[in-house]
Amino acid sequence: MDVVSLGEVMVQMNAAEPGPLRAVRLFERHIAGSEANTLAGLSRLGFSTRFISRVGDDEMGMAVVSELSSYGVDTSCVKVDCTAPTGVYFVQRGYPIPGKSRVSYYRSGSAASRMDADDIRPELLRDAGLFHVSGITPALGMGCRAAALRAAMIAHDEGVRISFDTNIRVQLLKNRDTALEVVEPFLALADIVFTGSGDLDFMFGGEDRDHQVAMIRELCPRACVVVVKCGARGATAYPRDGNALSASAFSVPVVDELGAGDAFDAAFLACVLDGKDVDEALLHANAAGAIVVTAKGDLEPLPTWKDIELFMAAYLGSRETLMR
Ligand code: KDG
Repeated sequence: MDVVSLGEVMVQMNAAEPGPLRAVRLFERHIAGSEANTLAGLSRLGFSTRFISRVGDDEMGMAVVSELSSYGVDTSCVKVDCTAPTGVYFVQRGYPIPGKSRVSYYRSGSAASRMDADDIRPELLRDAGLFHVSGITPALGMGCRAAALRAAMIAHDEGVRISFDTNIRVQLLKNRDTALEVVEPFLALADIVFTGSGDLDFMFGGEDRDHQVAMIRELCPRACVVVVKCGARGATAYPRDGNALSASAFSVPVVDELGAGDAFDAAFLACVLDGKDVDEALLHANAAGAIVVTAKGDLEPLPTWKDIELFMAAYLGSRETLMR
């Protein structure tokens, strides 16, 4: 198995039109969840992937399993929990800030939030090339935190590379102290770290970027690279050995920005697994993120290599070149 991950996939009710949720009458039903989005993205890019989770014994749980499987993700380790439902969230698009999406969760007590360390068997990770997790899963509850940490420890002990995206969700992690408490054990084990400008501001205050990067670097001494995603402003990679590399984003019409960061992670990790350079990885990751914001749903717009190449061929003329 190339990549293994765990987390929660929810039913996503995505507003058919932009505007405040209270005024929206029609929703499109999708399924999504950060780590699963990244796995599906990696599957689209040709890697074998395995997802560990729980869903409710309900229609939506069946939708989660069958839709994720349709992307090629191995869902044989997704348990059905008869005592809790599959989580749901609503997406408000383009309001009050055009181009921005906001989420309302109905996930408290969901089946996935009841995962615990017993969901993680060492053999699920032993054959992996990479273990990926984000700050969302350990923020879902103490059981999920124990499960994610056990998976990361097993990966570490087995010599499996670990990637971690801080992915701070303020609705789950109310303040800086809880955010740091949740992410620190994963940062300590990670070989590849993704974060965002918003996450850095939340964790380390409005300090200048170099200072924020120095702070997070102290927390992830093993990481060969820390990648800072800045949405429409592109991304910068800070390799342990060498200079920072920045790549500007592609300018595209935004329909729904959700899932862009997960698609970015997928393409970046795919390039790392393929042995490509960091600047190549940034370029492809930015392209994958840009493609995903042009359509609703986190999974449906995930690109293949061919899609990324077609997109880059069409856009590179108008795109600022990679800056070093
Ligand atoms: O990255 C997008 C996801 O975060 C979102 O679609 C749902 O996983 C999700 C979450 O917990 O917010």
